[in-house]
This record gives sequence, structure tokens and C-alpha cells, in this order.
Amino acid sequence: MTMDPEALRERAASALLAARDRTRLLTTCVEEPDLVAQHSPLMSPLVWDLAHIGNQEEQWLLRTVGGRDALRPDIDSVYDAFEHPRAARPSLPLLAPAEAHGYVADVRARALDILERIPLCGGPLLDAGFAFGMIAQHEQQHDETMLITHQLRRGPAVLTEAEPLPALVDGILPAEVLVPGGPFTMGTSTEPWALDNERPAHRRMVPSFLIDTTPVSNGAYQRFIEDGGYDDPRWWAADGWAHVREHGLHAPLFWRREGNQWLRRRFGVTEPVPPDEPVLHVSWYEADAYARWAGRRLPTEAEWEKAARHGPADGRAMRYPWGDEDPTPAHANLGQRYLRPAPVGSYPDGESPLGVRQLIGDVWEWTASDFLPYPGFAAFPYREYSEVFFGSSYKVLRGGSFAVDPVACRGTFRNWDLPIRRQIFSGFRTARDADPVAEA
Ligand code: AVJ
Ligand code: FE
Repeated sequence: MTMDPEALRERAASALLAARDRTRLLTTCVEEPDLVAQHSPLMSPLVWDLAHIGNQEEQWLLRTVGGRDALRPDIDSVYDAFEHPRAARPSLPLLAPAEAHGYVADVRARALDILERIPLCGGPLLDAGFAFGMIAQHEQQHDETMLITHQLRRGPAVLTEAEPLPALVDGILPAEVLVPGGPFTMGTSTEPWALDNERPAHRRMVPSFLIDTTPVSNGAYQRFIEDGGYDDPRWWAADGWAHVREHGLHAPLFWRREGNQWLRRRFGVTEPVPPDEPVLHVSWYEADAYARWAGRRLPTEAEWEKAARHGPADGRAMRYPWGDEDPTPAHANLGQRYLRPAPVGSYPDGESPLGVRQLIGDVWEWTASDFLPYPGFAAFPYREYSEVFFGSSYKVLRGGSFAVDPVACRGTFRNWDLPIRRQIFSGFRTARDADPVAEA
């Protein structure tokens, strides 16, 4: 992307503005008690996320990039995610909602002033406006986190969808797609706002494999449940089996059985589980168990990225499955336009050259892979974004959900979480090795 400085400034300013519109929506649609309450021990009070967004912006854009004096050095520690686990955050001396709103607005006004004055070149934080892009992505990531908090909150619905999902127009799709073996380029060294863990671009050998055309649906997942999947240790990783037994799990989070119907609670509304939507709110263990029950496996992270980015005609790595163009509403279900994933098979305009659908948007997809650095990884600009999470504790998720903003979504973007987590907007698709005979 080569852009003149004015266009770069404009891009950075509008990314920050879009994030703030969403933050405002998520923190003004409930009353004060709901902003300060902890709706789940897994989540922060909404008002913590709000001021943490401002504090992160103050530290990077005002102090580091702008060289300004600290505005509120006294609150740095309260909003340091590593000092206080989420469960402990309600008892911190948090800024009250009105103060927090005032603080983030004050920080933002100064950040935009700095953006106007500073050259967007001359170092990795400034080049192409990276620090501004990083902070817009950070705010959008917390917006997704706050949307998860809204999903966990009990009580009547406060969020609504502006429009119905686009109608599904296509006919029957093949169940799976063959991705031919060979090298491909994973990661990026050129995407200007890519975060440290997506870098650098490097060659990977990926043997032939088959991958599901679409994410696994609720209907398919229900067959796993009804076949006794949760009661059969054959399908489960040892730790996963121990976890579902200990917690008595028998369905995705937010599902409830009534008579012979499955219902789910979704942002304050209870509805029958829609069979054609991608399954949502499953852990890595559940995804892995389903895949084994189906005689398949989860795709590795490299397989997922090859399916999403590799151009089979020219061997070039694309930014998205549909090409290099930024996402539009026709390509993918992103940006909290809807409060749910679209039915499996939607978004024909977003399919990959080989015909894989919905890789971007709808649901985060669990992969088989641990969260590890790429060869040549360098932590930037802070170790606590990625580096401290590398290892075998966290599994990688790819592709982004309906709750991810396009600014924080790319074919290279990596998310990660513990394999027991399922309050996140997580689903999956399955894969298998290619049949060696069919290939010859
Ligand atoms: C990349 C989504 C795992 O929310 O914990 C937010 C993003 N990092 N603030 C998280 C993040 C610092 C991170 N994830
Ligand atoms: Fe954060």
C-alpha cells in the first residue's frame, strides 16, 4: 500500500473514529449499574474496558508517539491488564462511567491533534501510521470483548440489528475443497498495520489436504450431540474429557434443551437454535472432539491460511480469500453489522479461488495449532501483545467473527485463547489429509 501522507492520516483518523463510535454504542446502551457490574468472572466490567482503551491510547499515542507529558499516570496500574486478572477488576478504584467517558474523549482529542502534526514516516511506530492503526485495532478488539460481555449479561436485550442478514441465494455446495500440496507464503512483511505475531512472511510446505467448504453448522453439531458425542471419551483429548466431565458440559455455551428442541440465548433473546448457522460458542476441546467424531481433524494454522490466501493460479499470497481488496459488506460478515453469523454457504463474493467460503467473518475458527512465533519473529512494540502468550497453552483461532471490525481482520491475522474458552465468538471447520491415491 503506497499512500500519500494525507490519505494515510485520513485512514488513521477514520479507523479511530469508527472504533470510537462502536465503543460509545457498547457503553451507552446500558445504564450505569450495568457498566460497573461484573457480568461474568471471565470478563472485566465494561467501564474497565472503556478506560483501558483510553489509557492504552494515552500511553502509545500521547506519550510515546507525541512525546507529551502523562495525563493520568496515576491510573496506569489500574488499567494494566497484566497487574490485575479480570476477576479482580471490579474491586479496583475504577474511574466512574462519566469520568471514564471524559478521559477517553480528552485522550482522543489530543491524539487527533498529534496525528495532524506528526510525520507518518521515520520509524516503525510512525511508518504508514502504524501506532494509530495499532490503537484503532486495540480499541476494536476491546469492543469485541465488550460485545462478549453483553452476550454474558442477563436481562432484556439492548442491542438490535439494523437489517436482516442477506438472503442465501446459492445452490448446494461441495462439502469439502481440495487444496493442492506445495509451498506457500505464510504471514506478511508488507501489510502496514499487521501486528508483530503476523510477521514476517516466510515459506511453508503444506501437503495436499481437504477442508470444509463452510464452517460446521449447528445442525451438524447437533448430530454429534445426539450421537452421544459428549459421553464418549473416544472423541476427546484427555484434558478436554476431564473438563467436560468436571463441568457437566453437554452442548455449546448458551444452549438449553426444552422438550426435544434446542434453544439458545443470544443478546437477551431466547430462540430456537438455527440449524443452518455456523456453530458458535464452542471450546477448542469441543471442536476437536466433533472433528474426530466426524472422522476428520481441525486444520492446522498453516492449512487454514493457505486455504484463505494462496492463489493457486500464480502462487501469490493474497490479503483476503477474494483478493487484495479491503472487505466490503458483500465479502464477509464483519463489524457487528449483525449480531450473529450468517448461514453456512453465505457470501459467495467472499469465497477463495478454490471455493472455500466464510473464511473471513462469521465465526472465529479454532485451528489445531498452538500459538507460536514465526521464524524471525520480533516483539513489537511491546512483548505483552503476543510474545508472553507463545507456547503450548494457547490455541490459534483464525478468520474473525461477525464481531470483528475489518481494521482488525486480515488473512494473516492471528487470535489465540485457552482450549477451554467458549464465551468468545468461536466456531470451526474441519479438514483431512488428501487421499494419496486420488492425487496420483
Ligand atoms: C488478541 C484478542 C487475545 O483481548 O486478550 C487487547 C487482544 N491485547 N489488549 C486480548 C488485546 C491487549 C487480545 N487477543
Ligand atoms: Fe487491551
